[in-house]
Amino acid sequence: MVSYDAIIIGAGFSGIYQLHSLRDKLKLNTLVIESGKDLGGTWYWNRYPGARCDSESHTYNFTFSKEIFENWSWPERYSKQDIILEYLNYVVEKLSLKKDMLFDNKVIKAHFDEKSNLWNIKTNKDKTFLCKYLISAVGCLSAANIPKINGLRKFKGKWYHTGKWPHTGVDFKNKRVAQIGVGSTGIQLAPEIAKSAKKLSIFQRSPNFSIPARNEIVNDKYKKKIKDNYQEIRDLIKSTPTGHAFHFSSQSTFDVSNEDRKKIYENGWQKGGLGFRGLFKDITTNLDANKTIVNFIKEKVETTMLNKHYAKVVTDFKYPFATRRPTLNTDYYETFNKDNVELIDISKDSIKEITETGISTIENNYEFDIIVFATGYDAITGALLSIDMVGKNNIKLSELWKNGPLTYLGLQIPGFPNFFTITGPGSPSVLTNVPMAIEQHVEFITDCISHMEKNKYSTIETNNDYSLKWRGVIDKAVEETLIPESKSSWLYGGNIEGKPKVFMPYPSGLPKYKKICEDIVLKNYEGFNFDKH
Ligand code: NA7
Repeated sequence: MVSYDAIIIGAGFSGIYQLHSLRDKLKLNTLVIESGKDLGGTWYWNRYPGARCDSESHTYNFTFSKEIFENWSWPERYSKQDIILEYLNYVVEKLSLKKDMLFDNKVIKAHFDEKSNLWNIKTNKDKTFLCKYLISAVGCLSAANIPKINGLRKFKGKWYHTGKWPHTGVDFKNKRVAQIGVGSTGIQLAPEIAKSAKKLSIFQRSPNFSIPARNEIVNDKYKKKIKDNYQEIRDLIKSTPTGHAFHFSSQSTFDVSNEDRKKIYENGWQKGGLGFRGLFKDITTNLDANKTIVNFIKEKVETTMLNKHYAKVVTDFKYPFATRRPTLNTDYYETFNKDNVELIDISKDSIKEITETGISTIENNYEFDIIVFATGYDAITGALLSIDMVGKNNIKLSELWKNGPLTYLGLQIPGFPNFFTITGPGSPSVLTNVPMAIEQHVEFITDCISHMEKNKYSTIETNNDYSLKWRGVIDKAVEETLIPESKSSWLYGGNIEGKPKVFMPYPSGLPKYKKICEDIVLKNYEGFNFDKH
């Protein structure tokens, strides 16, 4: 069995930076194991047409190296999937990381051996490894959710999930296509399918909020400005709660007149992007304030859509704005103005089954050549729980987490010594511009391992008390917002049948979280126990 100091599971943003940190800074013998045939994580798998990042390009990248930042130019305001994948390949090549990555191997088992204090790892290709440190970089939106709808196996056409898109692409020309789901993914995908499909039928269960992205190709002057301002950009995105390059306004919604508020919303709408949610500071804490922005969005959508029935269905919002991750779009609402696009409201007429030739709802039968599931993920915990993970005293992770995930800071799990999670439950990552959370997590883990190596510790472990306290911090913080109005969201595990309904991310922003982590380190890693046995 091959032994390593550290094994990292996953070769996306997290795995790449963690490998560089452990191998090049700490000189540890480190291996990345990745289930895909190549690196990229999310950006390797999500190749559906229209796949694009909602964070602005110059913020959705690593900032740990000035040189890497300055030697790369993003061509558009928001980057397409293939460009992000190209960027990750550029970083990996620059740092010569690929030679320490093992592809096409899914970690299926990770058991902690208390006698040796080592992790035993096994992959689906029957490769086995030992390591002292095990780090999960499996991603928070990576385990595809294919809803359990009766009859899928009978379907004679083709079907796809957006998160496992075929590398050869899909030809929609002259095809009758069903798209199930209107999350960020579905909203990006529909306008692309509609360009060539004979007919696109969009199955919507809950309406989603979507803001214009206002994507554009950026000019050389803009690219230069980004490169010339590395430090300012870095400081900014490390200081805002969401890790994006915009501050939340210090004004409350009702501090301004109705007229001025409308102007502010209009201006934000024209600018486009996620900054729209930061126009007033109380949008996610005051329901009346939230209603003003919901009404503005409704008006905008209603004037864009020609079919007034469709406009009503897509704006029949069931939860307040920004209580789930808001989505960005390019021509999503305009797509419904095309003759080949129809909207099917399955909140009124739900899907009964998939048949040989299509989809049957309670009241109708539809025929399709292709069904696309844009139905999201078993988010935050799904990928980790797909591994047979066993810690001390034979605790199974699935057993420990049966009532919801338990972690300390989203970085360690009680009973799982020397195991760290990047973007795990309890971390703020999914509520932020994710690479900013990843950089913080990787740097914390690297410093912690460095501390262990210097002091010759054999194990680090958190405990139940601190993990339960952290759970309490999250629960209390989320109750102070409007987010609990949307318990059916994946942030609560609400999209997966049988999943415990627990709010999973830390909701109070990245700088506050970072400060908590720093204070804990100053208090000699309060809540973690180091051992030398
Ligand atoms: P999301 O945001 O989870 O959206 C999934 C969509 O699929 C959403 O509209 C769901 O409706 C719908 N859905 C899920 N299951 C079903 C079933 N069984 N029947 C009908 N409709 C269903 O996933 P995305 O991939 O769009 O985005 C995930 C994140 O990735 C996103 O935040 C981006 O930042 C990147 P629902 O709202 O649950 O009624």
